[in-house]
This record gives sequence, structure tokens and C-alpha cells, in this order.
Amino acid sequence: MMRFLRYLRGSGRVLGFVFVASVIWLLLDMAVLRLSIGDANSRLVNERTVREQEIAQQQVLDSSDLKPVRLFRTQKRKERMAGQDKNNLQPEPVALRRSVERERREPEETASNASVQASKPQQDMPEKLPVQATHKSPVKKEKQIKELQTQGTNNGSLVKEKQIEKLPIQGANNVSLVKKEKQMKEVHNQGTNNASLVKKEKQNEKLPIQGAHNVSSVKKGKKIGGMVGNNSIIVHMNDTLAVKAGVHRVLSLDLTAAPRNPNAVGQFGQAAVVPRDKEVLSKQRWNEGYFNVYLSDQIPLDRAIPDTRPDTCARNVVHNDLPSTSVIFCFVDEVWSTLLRSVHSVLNRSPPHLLKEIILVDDFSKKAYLKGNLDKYMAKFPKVRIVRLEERQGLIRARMAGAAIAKGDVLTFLDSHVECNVGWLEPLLERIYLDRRKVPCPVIEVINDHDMSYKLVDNFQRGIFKWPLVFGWNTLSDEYVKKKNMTVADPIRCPVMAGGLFSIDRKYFYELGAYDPGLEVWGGENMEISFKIWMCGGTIEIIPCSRVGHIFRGKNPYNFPQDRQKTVQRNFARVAEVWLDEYKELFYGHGYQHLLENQHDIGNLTEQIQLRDRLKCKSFKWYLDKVYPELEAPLVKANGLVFNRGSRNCLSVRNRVLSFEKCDLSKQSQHLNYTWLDHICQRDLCLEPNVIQGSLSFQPCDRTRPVLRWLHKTSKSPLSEHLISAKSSQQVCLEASQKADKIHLAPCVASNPFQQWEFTNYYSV
Ligand code: LR7
Ligand code: MN
Repeated sequence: MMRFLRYLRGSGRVLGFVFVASVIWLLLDMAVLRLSIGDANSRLVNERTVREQEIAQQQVLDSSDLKPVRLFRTQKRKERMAGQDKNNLQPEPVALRRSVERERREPEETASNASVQASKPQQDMPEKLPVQATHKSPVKKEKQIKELQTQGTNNGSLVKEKQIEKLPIQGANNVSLVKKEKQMKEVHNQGTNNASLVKKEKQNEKLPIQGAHNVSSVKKGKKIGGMVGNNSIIVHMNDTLAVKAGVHRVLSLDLTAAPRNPNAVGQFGQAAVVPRDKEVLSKQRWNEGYFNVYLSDQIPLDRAIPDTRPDTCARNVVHNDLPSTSVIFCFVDEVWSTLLRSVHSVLNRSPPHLLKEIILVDDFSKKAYLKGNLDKYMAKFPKVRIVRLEERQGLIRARMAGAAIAKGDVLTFLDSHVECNVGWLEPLLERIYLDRRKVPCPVIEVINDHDMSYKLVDNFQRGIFKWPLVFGWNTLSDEYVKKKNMTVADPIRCPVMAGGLFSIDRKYFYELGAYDPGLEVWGGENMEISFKIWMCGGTIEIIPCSRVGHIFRGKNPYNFPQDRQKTVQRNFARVAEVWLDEYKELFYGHGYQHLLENQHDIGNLTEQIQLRDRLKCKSFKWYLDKVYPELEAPLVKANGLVFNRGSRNCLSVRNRVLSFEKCDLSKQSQHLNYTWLDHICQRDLCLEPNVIQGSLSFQPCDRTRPVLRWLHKTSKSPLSEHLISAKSSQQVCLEASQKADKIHLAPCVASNPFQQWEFTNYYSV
């Protein structure tokens, strides 16, 4: 015992003991840590495996015929906000725009990004599944289809009756009982006339079904009375439970006759690749449509595409008694597979009871397959009607031919190389239901012309134009989005539509006088209908919950009966003449002055002008102020005093006689305009040179007389400060005499200060 105590007393031994104990403790600790790491890892691995299995299963399910597909939504694009392209109103000629658009809208086209995109669906899938749950089960889907088909003949009356039965049950469970009782009474008083209830809701409750009050407030699974999504939906607002009778969740239908092959070329909107041995063939066939026709022909006609809608869209509600629509496709020599894919996308993804018919207007195509083969193919689809025009009319009159026979409440125009996405139709019709003067357009997404992949486009894009009426896209600024408290799913007011894809109430279309039938072949009709809609009381909107892909092509793959450029310019001039008022000078001044010379025939405009009067449409100035204030539209290029550098005096006009005076801003006689038509004018009198005599006079302005035009501030010219008579054979310039009392014409000399002039204000240079 003593030995042991002695042993303990030695301090070195105590230390040794402590050391050994610590080592044992450390070893034990590490073992425990290892165990827990291993455990966490294996849990993560397990979870991932289960998730991957689910995803794999889901992909297989999604590729079968009855499943809506929700793949490949690229988070990056979805969340890309207004930052890019902000305030970029850069117009591009159509062909150029398309390629720029490709660049702008498809930065993911690089190889590395392609792989990112391919892995995206897996990341996105799990959170998306619950949203789609009601549509995933084949049994439910069949039930849904049956319901829809029944509704088809009866246009929703079945649903209405169901709702009325169910309302009392809802009432019992409802928190805001008072409101609900009132609603119930209304329903009962109105008997089966549910539509009027909806109208009342529309008027009394400021509760937009889409947009501000949308998905986030609609909660699945809290339905009362066992109702299914189709008929009625419980809407939670600020914790108050309210039942919106007469509405249902947007139908994300994607029906197809045959099971989808997940390995098919371009399936799910993925990029397709031309095999090595087909590259020559694919190049040869490019000109048939100015896109990859070879690949298009390999891709299933009913391929699935990624559901690119903002998240909230699938949970939005729309009214049960939406108007029906006739979908009108005009085409001339369209590629077989793209035309058919367009038609199938409408058939597969539109609620049958809302799709009255599909009208195919053949604008005198030459391709044989578009005749007998097309008739035969479409005979299988009772809703498809084919109209054949006996001579080439151009897309504008072809659309009118389709509209003339349409029976739907709404006309929906689509280009003949599109793919409508899931849930595309109801959000459009809902807007018209809420206000028949709304003209909704889907978001136009990009089907890549090279690889046929389906690409999501940026949020908050609107259609705009720049002078001279060049269409372009522009992203709403962050400030605007914030100020308006906009979500990515809210309708976007759109100064002009792209033209090819929109819905319009059929009767309203005719009230507006349809299109100007004097517009030929292609171009300008989107401007015409846009100005007409806005200025005559309507609204154009882009609906982010409705998405349709379109193949943007570098060239028109059909001939123009007359010169293409002349045809398009003539169309634009017609639109400018009827709709732009005094602003038409900006149109001509930005490159179309030649249309005013040489007696260009733009046809008779009497009817169009009368129509505008009859409809009591507002002025173009009103349109610029209220609809598109961002557009720079100064009415003149320059104005104010016209100062001469050499004499240091200013021009003055008295009794049509030009003289020189000491500059004085207060004298109206010294105020002149330099216009977009290059006139130097005071009121309606223009400065006219007499080149032979070298003299000048003031004559009534006349835009058809090129002699009245003066060049000034033409970029990079050594004579940019000069006022050069535009139409004289030798260059003659306006010159102040040395005595500074007279003005005459003289051969231009760059360095002569007596030929250099300066207006007080410049607006365009
Ligand atoms: O003579 C013709 N007859 C026709 O039936 C010429 C064309 N067409 C058909 C043609 O087959 C196609 O289905 O009309 C449709 C439109 O012609 P495209 O596809 O050659 O036009 P686009 O897509 O190049 O041009 C846009 O601008 C046009 C101006 O007249 C029309 O408004 C198009 O509908 C319009 N397309 C879109 O808005 C899709 C998005 C493009 C953008 C931006
Ligand atoms: Mn097109």
C-alpha cells in the first residue's frame, strides 16, 4: 500500500497517468465521430438514391401519354429579372432581331450549359411533383377527360350545377360565414345562371383571378365538401377562408394518343443533334423552311416540352365559363412536321370544351403534301377545318379569311410553326372573360432553329417599337416592376404585339374593323392592330402564365408576289398614314422619306381613316403619353433661332421674305423648325431654294417635293454645320452675305463660317 502511495506522490507519474487517460479519451472520441459521420453520409446517400429513383420513375411516367410534363425549367432563367437589357429599346430589323434574340434569350446554348440544363429537371422535380399531383394519376386524368368531354357539348353547365349543390357544404365549414351566406343566397337566387354570379364577383370584388391574387393564396388540399380542383377552389386570403365559386384551377393538360418515347429525338424540348452522316442532308433541307427541317422531321409530332410557366401559374384559378376559341393557323408552304406539331400542341394542351375548332388557312401553298395528304391526315381530327385560298392573299387577308368562318367566341391566331405549352389557353381566355377589350398574347418562347430545342425566355419582356416602326423586345425596368409590385406571373401591358400569337374576342375584332385589308403579304399588321387596339379603347397584354414556342427564322421561306422590301414599306406607310397623326413625320424621317417622293402608291386609305373617326379613337399623342411614354418622339429635329456663325446674326421671316436680324429669342419671326422631312419651316411655309437664280423664298410646305429638303448635321460630314440643298445636282449651301443683311445660295465650302448654322435646340442629334 505504502509503495503505491509513494508511487502516486511522484509528480512525473501523475503526469504520465493524465497523458495516458487523455490518449484513451481522444481515441474514443474519434471513434464516435467517425461513426456519426458515416451515419450522416449514408443517410444522405440513401436520400439521394431514393430521390433519384423517384425522379427516374417520374420521368418514365411523364413520358407516357397521359402525363403532363414539367421538366427542364432552368432556375437561372426563371429568376433572371429585369436587370438584363434594361431600357434597351434597340430596334432591329426582323431578320437581325431574330439572331440577336437567339443570343439574348439563349445564353445556355453553349456545350457546358447544355449539360447544366440537362441536369436541371432532376433538381426541380421533387418540389414540382405535389403541384401536379392531381394530374399525375391516369385514373384521375381519364375522369378529367371524361368530364371535359361532357362539358364540351354542354359548355360547363354540368360544372355549374355541381357547384351550386356544393356551396352549402362549403358554407358550413367556412370561417367568413356572413360573406359566404350572402354568396350562397346569390347563387340560389340566380338559380342555374352561374355566369351572372361570376360577373357580379367580377364587378364587386376587386379580385383578379390571376396575377396579384394568385397561386400563393390558393391552397391545395383544403377543399371543402370533397370537391375536385376542376370545379371550385378554396381561396385563402389573409387567413380568411373564402370560396370562389365558378372557378377552377388552370388545367395543365397534355394529352396525346400514344405513349411518349422518352428517348425520341428532341423529346421534352431537348436539343436534337444531326448525326454525322445526315449533316449534308440537313444542310440541303434548310431552305425548305429556313430552319433545321431535317431535325424537325425526326422529332415526334406530339413531343413534350418543358413547362416553363412561372411556378405560381399552375395553381392559378380561372372561371369555369370561359369563352370558347377558334384557333387560326395561316400558312404558305409550311414544313409538314412543324405545321402538324403546331396543330397537335393545340389539340393536346387545350381543354377540349374551350377549343371550338382549329382553322387551317392555306394561303395558296404550292407544296403537294399540303393538299391531299393534309386533308387525309386532318380528317382524323373532327375539330380541324381546312380553308384553301384560291390565290395568294398574304397572311393578313388569310387571317381574315379564317376569322370569317370562325365560330368560337374568341379568335386565337398562331403562326404555323409553334408549340403551345401546357396551360397556355385558359389564362388568355380568362383575360378576355374579365374584359372583352383585352387582347392577350402568350409569352413567345424560342424553338431554336438549329437544334429545335425549346427555350424559356426572360421574365418581364414587353413588345415595343422604335422608329421607323421597328418591332423589338424590351425588359421592364426593376424600378417599374417594384413600383407596380409585379410578380413574374402578372400580365404585362404591351405597347405593341409581335403579331403572330394572340387571342381576341371575335366580335371585338370586327368592331375594330379587323385588319386593314390593304396590307399585303407580311409586315406592319402587328403595328396596325396594336395602335388600333390601344387608341380605340382596348389593351394589349402579355400573359406570363401562357407560353407558346415559335421558330424564329432568318428568312421568309416563301416568295413575295412583288418586291419584298417595297411590299413591307408600303404596309408600314399605310399604318403610319392612318394612325400616327403628326408623328408620321418621324416614321418617314427615320429612313422612309423616299416613300413620299416618286408618287409611291400606298393605295386608298379612305375606309381606314373613316373607321378611325367612327370608332372615335384617341390620338397618337395620347398613345405615346399613356401607353408608351418611354419612346423618344420629338416632333422636330431642331428648332429655335437659326444662328449664322460668320455674321453672328439670325434668320428672320416676315411676309414670306427671309432676312437677317440681330438674334432675339422673344421674336417669333426668328423661330423656325427643322423637321423630320428636312424642311426649314415656319408654320406651314417652307424654305425653297431656287438653285438657278441662287435665290430663296418661302412656299407652302409640300412633303412630296424633294426640293424643299435641306441636309443639316448629317453625321461625320465636313459640311455638318451647313444647310445643304438636298436636291441640287451640285452641292449648294445656304450662305449669309458678308454684309450680314442678305441670304443666298452658294457652292458649299466646308471652312466658310458664313455657311455654318446653328439652331437653338436639337432633339435628334
Ligand atoms: O403570304 C403569307 N401567307 C401566310 O399565310 C405569308 C405568311 N403566311 C403565314 C406563315 O406561313 C406563318 O404561319 O403567316 C405566318 C407568319 O409568317 P412568318 O412566320 O413568316 O412571320 P414571322 O414569324 O417572321 O413574323 C412576325 O411578324 C409578321 C409580320 O407580318 C407576322 O405578324 C407574324 O405573325 C409574326 N410572327 C410572330 O409574331 C411570332 C413571333 C415573332 C417575333 C418577334
Ligand atoms: Mn413565324
